[in-house]
Amino acid sequence: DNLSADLATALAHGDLYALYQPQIDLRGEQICAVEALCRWRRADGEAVGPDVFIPAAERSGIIHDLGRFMLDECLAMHDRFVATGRAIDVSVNVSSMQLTRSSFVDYLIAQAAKRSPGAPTMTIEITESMPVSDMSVIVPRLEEVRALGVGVSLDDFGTGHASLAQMQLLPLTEVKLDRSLIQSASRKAGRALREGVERARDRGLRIVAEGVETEEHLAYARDLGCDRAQGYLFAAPMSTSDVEAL
Ligand code: G
Ligand code: G
Ligand code: MN
Ligand code: NA
Repeated sequence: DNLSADLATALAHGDLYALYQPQIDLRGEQICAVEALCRWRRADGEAVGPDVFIPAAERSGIIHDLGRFMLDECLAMHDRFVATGRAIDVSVNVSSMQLTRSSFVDYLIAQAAKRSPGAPTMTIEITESMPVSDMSVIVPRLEEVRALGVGVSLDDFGTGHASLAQMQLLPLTEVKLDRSLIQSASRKAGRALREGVERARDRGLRIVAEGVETEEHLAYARDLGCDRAQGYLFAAPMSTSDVEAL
């Protein structure tokens, strides 16, 4: 389709770029990580949202080149953090289509192997809307990735039906509580959320609250026992140079 063709051109012309949103350690109140988020600004200045172009990229297969581009951006950012002695983790969103393609995982493994183990770390964020049929392919690959010190985060946690079941099957280091849960402190949602958080904690997973926009959201995230928080209360996604200035 037209959007996919435009997206391929944009990728080739350098019109896609990464912004980075800080995550705050809720103990030390320090920036401990950044999540890379893909952005597209068309030549005419119009911004297209990732909620539109990521699904288009997945339909057309451009997600493989886009994902490789984002991973390379994150590796470069990670290397700069290491070079300047900053203990800041870098997270990148990876779609399940990428994880079923061996060349992507092989590349990630090769890049992780080139880097010395220890902090800071790279983390890949995967969503829980993963086809069950892909799990037998993806789980062993994620275990290889984990063996090299790369973290695996379950994004949008708590929004799907299969979330607890899938959490048990995947070799995770982290769950990210979806912003809809952090922002709606309804009692019914709260009970299911607490159960999910408890299971994650039992497994020793790091828990990150997303969409923290207000002091109330932050208090809720603390009350739930989250380790880290991300959201507009702290910082919006920002450019590479703004991250470095921070
Ligand atoms: O940045 P924003 O919150 O608008 O992102 C919307 C959605 O697009 C989120 O679900 C986010 O995970 C996804 N997204 C953003 N950047 C990337 C990327 O580089 N790769 C993939 N697969 N998804 C991304
Ligand atoms: O990958 P994930 O689905 O978590 O994507 C995060 C998305 O949420 C990004 O598109 C980012 O721009 C957006 N976002 C980040 N912080 C906030 C926030 O505090 N409130 C809202 N509504 N969205 C946020
Ligand atoms: Mn994410
Ligand atoms: Na999310």
